[in-house]
Amino acid sequence: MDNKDDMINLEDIQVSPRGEDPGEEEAKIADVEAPAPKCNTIEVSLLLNNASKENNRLSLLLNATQLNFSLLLNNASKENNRLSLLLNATQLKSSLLLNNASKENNRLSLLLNATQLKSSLLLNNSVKENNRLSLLLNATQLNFSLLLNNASKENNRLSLLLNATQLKSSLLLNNASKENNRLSLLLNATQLNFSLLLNNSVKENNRLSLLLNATQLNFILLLNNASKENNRLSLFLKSTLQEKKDLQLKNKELDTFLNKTLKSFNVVSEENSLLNLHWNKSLNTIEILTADSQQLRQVLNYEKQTTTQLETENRLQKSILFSNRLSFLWKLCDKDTLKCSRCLPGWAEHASRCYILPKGQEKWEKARRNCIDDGGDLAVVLNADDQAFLTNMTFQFVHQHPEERFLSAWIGLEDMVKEGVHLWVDGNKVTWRVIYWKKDEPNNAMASWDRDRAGQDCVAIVPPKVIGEKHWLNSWDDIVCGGKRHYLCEATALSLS
Ligand SMILES: [Ca+2]
Repeated sequence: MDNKDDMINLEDIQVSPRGEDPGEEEAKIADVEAPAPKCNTIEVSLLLNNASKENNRLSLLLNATQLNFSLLLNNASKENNRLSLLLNATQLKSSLLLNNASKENNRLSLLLNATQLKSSLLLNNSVKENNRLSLLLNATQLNFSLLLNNASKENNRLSLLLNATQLKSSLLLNNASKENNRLSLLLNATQLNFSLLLNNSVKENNRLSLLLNATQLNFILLLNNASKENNRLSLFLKSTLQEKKDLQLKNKELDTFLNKTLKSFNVVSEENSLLNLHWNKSLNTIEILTADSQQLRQVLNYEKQTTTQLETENRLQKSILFSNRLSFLWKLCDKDTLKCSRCLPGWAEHASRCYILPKGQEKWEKARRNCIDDGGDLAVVLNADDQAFLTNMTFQFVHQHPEERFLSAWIGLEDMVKEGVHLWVDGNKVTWRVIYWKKDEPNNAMASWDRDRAGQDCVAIVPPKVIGEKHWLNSWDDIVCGGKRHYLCEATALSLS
C-alpha cells in the first residue's frame, strides 16, 4: 500500500503561515495606521475580514492535517499489523529452522557417533591386520629358513643324483653294447623272415590271379545279367511309352468331353435363362389366371344359384314324371341321371328294335307267349343285318353262358298251316331274298319221339361255331314245335320323336 496516494499534498494548499514574514505584515499595518484616523473602522473591518479568512484557512489546514494524521495513523496501524504478521511468520520460520537445525544436529551427532564407531572398528581392524602381518612376517621368515634348509638338502640330493647318473651312464653304455648284439641277432632273424615273406607273397600272387579270374568270370556274368536287365527295362520303357500315348489319347478324349460338357453347360445355362423367362411369364400367367379364377368363382356362384333354381324346377318336373301316368318311362330311364334308353334293361337295340335272348328253354308256343307278355313277339328277320345280329346273339349267349345247355333259339317263323309255306309272326311270307337255311334244311325230319307225326314246323337259329366264316349266316333249322329251345324276342324301340 502506498500511503502517499492517500495523503493530501500540503504543498497544494497556498497558505502563508502567520508570522512567516512579520516584517511585511507589520509594514502593511504601518501602511494602514499611517493614514488618517478616519479610516480606522474600515481598516478594522478589513483586518477582521482577513483574520476571519486566515482563521478559516487555518481551520481548513488543521482539518487537512488532522485527516493526514489519521490516515498516517491508519497506515501506521496497518504497517504495524503487517509487521507483526511478518514477525510471527519470521518467528514461525525461525522455530522451524531451529527445529530443522536441531534435527540436523541430532542427525550429525548420530553420524558422528557412527563415524566414531566406524573409526574405532577400522582402528581395531588395522590393529588386527598389523598383528596378522607380523604373524605373516614371522611365518615368511620361518618359511625362508625352511627353504634355505631345503635348498641345502636339495644340493646334497643333486650331488647324490649326479653320482647316481654317472653310475647309470656306465650301466647304459654296457646295456648299449648288449643291445647292439641283440640287434644284430634280430637283423638275422629279420632276413630269415623276409625270405619267408617273399615265399608267401608268391603264393599270395597265385591266389590273387585265381581270384582275378573268378572275378572276371563274375564280371562277365554280371555283364550278361545287366544286358538282360537292360532289355527288360527297354521293354518296360516301350510299354510305359505306349501307356503314355494311351493316356495322352484319353486326356484328349477327356478334353473333348470337357469341351462338350462346357458346351452342354452353356446350353443348360441358356435353357435356364429361358426357363427363368418362362417362369416369369408363368408368374404373369398365374396372376392373369388368378384374376380369371376370381371371375370364374363369381360365375360359379351365379351358376350355383342357377343350379339351385334348376334343381327346384327339376324336383317339380320329377314329381310330374314319377306320377303313375308316366311310370312306364322308368323302365327305360335312369332315375338319377334321367338318361333314357330306347330299350328295356337287358334288351339290345338294333335297327330301331329291341331284342332279348332270355335264359331257359320253352316250347315254341310258350316262348311266343312270353315275348308277347313282354310287349313284343318272337324275332322276325327282315334282312341280312337282322340275320347277322340274331345269329351273333346266339353265338355270344353260348360263350357268355357256358353253364347252359344251348341247342338253338326260336324265331318267329313257322309252317304249321301248310307244310313248306313258312310265315313270319307278323303275317308276312318268307321272301327269296331273305332266306338263311342251314345246309340240307328245312328237312321236316320225323323224330322218333314225335308221336303226332307233325313234323318240324317251327324255325330256330343254330349258333355257328365261328363268326364271319363262309356260310356262317345260314343258321336256320326247322324243328318240332313241341321241343324246348331258347328263344329270341323282339319289341319296337321307344320313339322319343
Ligand atoms: Ca329240320
